[in-house]
Amino acid sequence: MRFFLSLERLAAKKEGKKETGLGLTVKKGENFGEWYSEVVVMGDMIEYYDISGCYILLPWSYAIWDVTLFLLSFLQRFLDGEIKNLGVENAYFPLFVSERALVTEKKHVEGFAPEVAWVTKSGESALEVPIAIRPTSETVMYPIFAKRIRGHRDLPFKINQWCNVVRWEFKHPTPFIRSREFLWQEGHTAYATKEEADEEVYAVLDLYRRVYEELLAIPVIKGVKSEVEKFAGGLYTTTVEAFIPLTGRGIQGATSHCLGQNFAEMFDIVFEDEKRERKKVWQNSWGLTTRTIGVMIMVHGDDKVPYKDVDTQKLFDAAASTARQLKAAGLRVKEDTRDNYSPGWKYSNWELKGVPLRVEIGPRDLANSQVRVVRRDTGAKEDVPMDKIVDRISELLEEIQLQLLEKARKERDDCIVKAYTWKEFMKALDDKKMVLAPWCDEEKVEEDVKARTKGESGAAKTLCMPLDQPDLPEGTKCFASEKPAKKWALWGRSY
Ligand code: 87F
Repeated sequence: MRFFLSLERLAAKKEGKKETGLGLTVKKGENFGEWYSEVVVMGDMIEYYDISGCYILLPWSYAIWDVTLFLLSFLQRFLDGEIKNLGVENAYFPLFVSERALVTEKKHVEGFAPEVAWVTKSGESALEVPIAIRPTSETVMYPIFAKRIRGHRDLPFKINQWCNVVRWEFKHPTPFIRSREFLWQEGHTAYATKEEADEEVYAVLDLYRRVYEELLAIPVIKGVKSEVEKFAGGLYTTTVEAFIPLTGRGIQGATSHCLGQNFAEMFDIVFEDEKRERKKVWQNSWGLTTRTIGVMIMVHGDDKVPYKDVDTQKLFDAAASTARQLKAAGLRVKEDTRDNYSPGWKYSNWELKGVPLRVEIGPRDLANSQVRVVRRDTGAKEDVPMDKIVDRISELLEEIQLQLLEKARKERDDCIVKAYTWKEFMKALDDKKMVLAPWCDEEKVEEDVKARTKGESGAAKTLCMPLDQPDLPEGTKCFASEKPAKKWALWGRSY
């Protein structure tokens, strides 16, 4: 799957659209990669940039990160508020990492080393020591953890930061999904006991589930990563996994790791407990990125770009007063007062951009003191009395959110197949499904499955071991090794 259109072709398409009123040229179900590229560019979400793998997040997509469409449930604001409710404080650490700090974590950075970008010059002179750009901030933050944590009263120590990170990826880049620079929040915490750390790992995981399900209407499966797939620096990794039905691929939505005492050991993060004994702290780290936006487009994007000719109406005063009321109620509203486009053209334009509700006001509406509200998801139209618009529109937005989530959940559930044998497993993978299979939980077997499924569209791997485990009767065998199965694992090809 390639998500690529030449800049020239995209520009031509965009220009063409302006002149002709035409929208997307490919259907989601026909060429998913090209459809995605068209949607993000023609929907005014992304501008391409002259450095490969870097994208400009235009206001239309940045607003999703900043402010989602529902009442006051903004993505950053929602997550930031909930993170603070967990007692975590925001801080900001530098973008640059010294080589010395980076090699402290050598063992765990090794695998990632090719992705680290370095600054080697200032102006024309070579720097005395090259400086890395943070790919993640463990090595930037943990020396400060070591310095500021002294006794048990300094614990728990909980820090979050909203920032950009750079990973010089070599896999094919895709806007939002895999880019060389991206935005995220990274939470880093330290506790006196493993029990407290464990509790937070799952509390954060559930916050991430809520971001996907309650804000973006994307169903996710909470689970634990296998030993092969976990963050090598940690003890265990939990994940929320989403699914893209059209490509049959899983996609990691966000992760919450228990780091155990590995980093405490490397960075000497120790505290004196009540008995004045020196103990290593237990740590967690967790992150959610702008990938969320790409997953939302992939799951909920469609081909809808209707074109309809209607007489132009100039009822800007009524529109302005409607918009004022809705804004005062905390809704995000955009008035389209362009008079050089027909209403039909404007409908297409905003539908392409994914606006969930359109409010139309024509002379007849004005005469009847009503507005016409049109849902994007169902196309349903209804006339709403002007004095009821705030309540009714808030209700409709809630309803749309719930219906989108249910629709995506059903589609996702239809793509999960149970397999007890290798044959059933391969059949399900070929059918672009995710596979729930009894597994012996052995690293060798997972590597073996990867090798046996390696093909053009990538190898299958474990996505997670779902927290919600079906019954596993005594004597059930692993689908791949035929050894006794220990748990159900979710397998699939992934992004
Ligand atoms: C790339 C280059 C260097 C991922 C990397 O998941 C280092 C790394 O450590 C690296 N890519 N990782 C793992 C990140 C772990 C962890 N960090 C905090 C998270 C969530 C937020």
